[in-house]
Amino acid sequence: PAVIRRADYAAPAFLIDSVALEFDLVPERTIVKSTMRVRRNPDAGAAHGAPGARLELMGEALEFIGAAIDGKALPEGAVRAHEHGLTIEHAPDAFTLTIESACDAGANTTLSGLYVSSGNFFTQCEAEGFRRITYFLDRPDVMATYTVTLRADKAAYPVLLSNGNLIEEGELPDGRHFAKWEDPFKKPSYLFALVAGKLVSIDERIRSGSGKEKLLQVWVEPHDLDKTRHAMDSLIHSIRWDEERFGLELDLDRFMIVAVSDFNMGAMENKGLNIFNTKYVLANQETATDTDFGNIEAVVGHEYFHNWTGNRVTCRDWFQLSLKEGLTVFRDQEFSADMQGGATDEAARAVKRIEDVRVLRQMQFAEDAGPMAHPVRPESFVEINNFYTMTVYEKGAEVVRMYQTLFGREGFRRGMDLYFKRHDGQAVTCDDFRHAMADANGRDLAQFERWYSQAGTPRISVRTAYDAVAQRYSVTLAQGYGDASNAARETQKGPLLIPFAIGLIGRDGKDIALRLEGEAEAKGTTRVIELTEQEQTFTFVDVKEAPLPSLLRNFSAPVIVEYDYTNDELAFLLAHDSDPFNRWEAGQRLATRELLALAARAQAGEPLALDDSTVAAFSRVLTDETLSPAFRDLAMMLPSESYLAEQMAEADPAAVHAARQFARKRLANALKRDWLSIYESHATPGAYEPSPEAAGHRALKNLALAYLAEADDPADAIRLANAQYDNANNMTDRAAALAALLAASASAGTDAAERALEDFYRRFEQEPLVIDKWFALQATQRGSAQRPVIDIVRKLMAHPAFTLRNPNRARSLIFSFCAANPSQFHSADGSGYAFWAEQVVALDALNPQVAARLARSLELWRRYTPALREKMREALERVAGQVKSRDVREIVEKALA
Ligand code: B3K
Ligand code: ZN
Repeated sequence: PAVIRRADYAAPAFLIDSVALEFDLVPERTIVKSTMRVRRNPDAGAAHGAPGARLELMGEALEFIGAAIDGKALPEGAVRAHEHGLTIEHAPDAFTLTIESACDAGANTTLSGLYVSSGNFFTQCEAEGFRRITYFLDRPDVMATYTVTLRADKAAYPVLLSNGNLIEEGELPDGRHFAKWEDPFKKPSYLFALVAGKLVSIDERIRSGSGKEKLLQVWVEPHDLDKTRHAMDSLIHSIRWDEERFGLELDLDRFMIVAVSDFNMGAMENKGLNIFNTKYVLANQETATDTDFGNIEAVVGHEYFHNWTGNRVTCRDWFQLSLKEGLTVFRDQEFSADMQGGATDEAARAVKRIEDVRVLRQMQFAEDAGPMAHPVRPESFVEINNFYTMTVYEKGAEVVRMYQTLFGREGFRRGMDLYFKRHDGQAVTCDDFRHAMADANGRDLAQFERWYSQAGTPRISVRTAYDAVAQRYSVTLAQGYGDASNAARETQKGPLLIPFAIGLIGRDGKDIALRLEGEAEAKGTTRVIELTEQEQTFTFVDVKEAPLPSLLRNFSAPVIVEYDYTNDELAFLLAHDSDPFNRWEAGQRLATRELLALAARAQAGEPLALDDSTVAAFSRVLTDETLSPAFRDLAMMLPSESYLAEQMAEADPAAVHAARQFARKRLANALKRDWLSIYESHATPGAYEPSPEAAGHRALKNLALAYLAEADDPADAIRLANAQYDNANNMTDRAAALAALLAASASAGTDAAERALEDFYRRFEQEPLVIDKWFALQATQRGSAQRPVIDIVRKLMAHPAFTLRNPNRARSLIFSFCAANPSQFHSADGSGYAFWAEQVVALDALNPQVAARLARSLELWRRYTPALREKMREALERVAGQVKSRDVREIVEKALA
């Protein structure tokens, strides 16, 4: 397959300044007429500049009808339609190009381009979907203004939406009508959108910071109108937040969000017309969990923030994707933290930080260790849709966060201001962003570029030495990459600039004021030291006693820190560290160490045991009333099975599962009284409240219930869970009760969950997003030798509510099993892999993007025990021999290479 390389970037030979699109919307054959102002690009390289050059437009799955230049129809020979687009010979220097084509939205199962969902029309153009709608220079450095006319049957499609402002609408003969939209801002084609169908909206009018009136709308199918309030509130909060934090105002008179149930990812930031997966819009207390509410706020924020970071300033080419994605994820993370804790409540903000780092370490570190490892700014790809990855998004966000860690919030803001001043209205690169940060802060950030060009997770090993006589404490940091994957190693050239936040803790558990050698006096208790060399020593003076180091506070860089803490030291940090992130981190390190030791014993068939002192350390956090419930919930959550497996020399999911289950049982039994009293004291009787505090209480209470379900005698848990299930006035509690019943029935070998499972289905039959939860809960349940989950999953595949065509539904059952139930998926008989192969092949024929995501669940196959490895390889080879799409081929071929 053709590899596209960053080094081969060339400016386009032609530019398109404006485009007028006319759509006659009919599901089986939509006619699109496009009228473009085209001119030769004065800045294109010489190769393209020759007079009489060809114009190559991209097009895919289109039926070509005709083309004209300056009103004159092009004769045969002057224009040629082919598999990849349209070639026009002898294009003049500047001209009006008119093209007519047709596409079949009704048959489009890829959900890229123009498609039909529940009888309504939607589009998805990023990254390269616009070429499935009309022939175009479908690349982000071609920016045009758009005028869009939509025509359709009025009864079937009463609502007609596109980007920007509505400038005209009216009736047409034969029961048809039209609407004309104009977007005053130049944009790349990937930000184009249209929506047509039977939809309703909630509307709000607000005034933006400078006093202009704005119309905000959330569009949904009529039966979902009662689930739009939270999305609207999240949008209003996002608008306010971007004004306050970054001085960025909404630039259109109107901003719309539309929900669609068939969608490949979370949402899309089309200019003025964001299109969202229903999962990230629809919520009320009966149907959505606290996590759903939080995710909706984050995604609404993310897409809104793209209006500046992505739309006003966009990417020159797709290798620069993290320019907009990393930056926008960072902005949505900060937004969510501010919404939870305000700008200053560090303990509350830390909850969000911990959740984000958990995801990064679990998913991005794994990606960086496998065959798909790539730099934040990739060097090459086969299919760009495969590069909307944890590395581009989440590691990219960490890279942006490091500028803020280095320069402070004000310095970061100065960099952002300069970035917009220089680049508003342009398509630029990651280097342009870095230069703005550097210039605004008077710093040379040449070395920092390596964060964009080197793949793999850096490891920092730490050595410390205390000189009691001189009262000096030295910290030596050495950076490297350990044994990285081949894909990563190729990119690694030299040491990184790493902002490393550190604190020192005294025997009393308090922070020590920090004075580095050479400084006149001590200042502060957390310092960001800058590691720039392969190895460097930093010496603190006036250190009166041997301190305990608190390393990489608030996770100041996306790295792995290696330091040999004793278990007692970790317990001490867990009890005392003033940095809430590191307090949590100490517990995770302690748990990881114990769990890996247990896994090794399980592999060797030795009896399992967990120290009383470890149990005691966790019990102290659990019962520490000075800590917020949300924090305690996170602190008591053991590292996931997939993260633990990733830490083993050879991943053994069965051993990890045995170890983690043993530890959960031990904590359940040993702390049973605590769990019961926590369950009682954090119950939130009375009216449901969606606040972060109330959510924290629910989280801790439901964690208690989950642990109680693991106890040797789960009778208490079953009683409490049944009552909670019946009396719940919100989805968080109801789903948690159902999960606890599933867990209790697995440990007790009963069918305690049957009644609730049936009730849940009947109760929510009309709510697809809730039925997704019903599938997911069953796919991720524990299972046993007598009742393997693969049997349950296969049975559910035949359920009338299951369909492969809806990505949310496919994810809820298939992805949940293949990616979120490791011990069952990696069952020794290979039955999970056979199932995976069948589903990847089936999905490949319908929706390559979704299939490619599923394909990735075997990419780390080389890291597993030999028996599993062999079976995984067979499954991968089977898939490689059958799939057709470029998307899936790239994944399986890289995995097998
Ligand atoms: N920019 C879109 C992602 C498009 C994915 C295309 N395969 C959503 C987002 O990141 O905001
Ligand atoms: Zn994004």
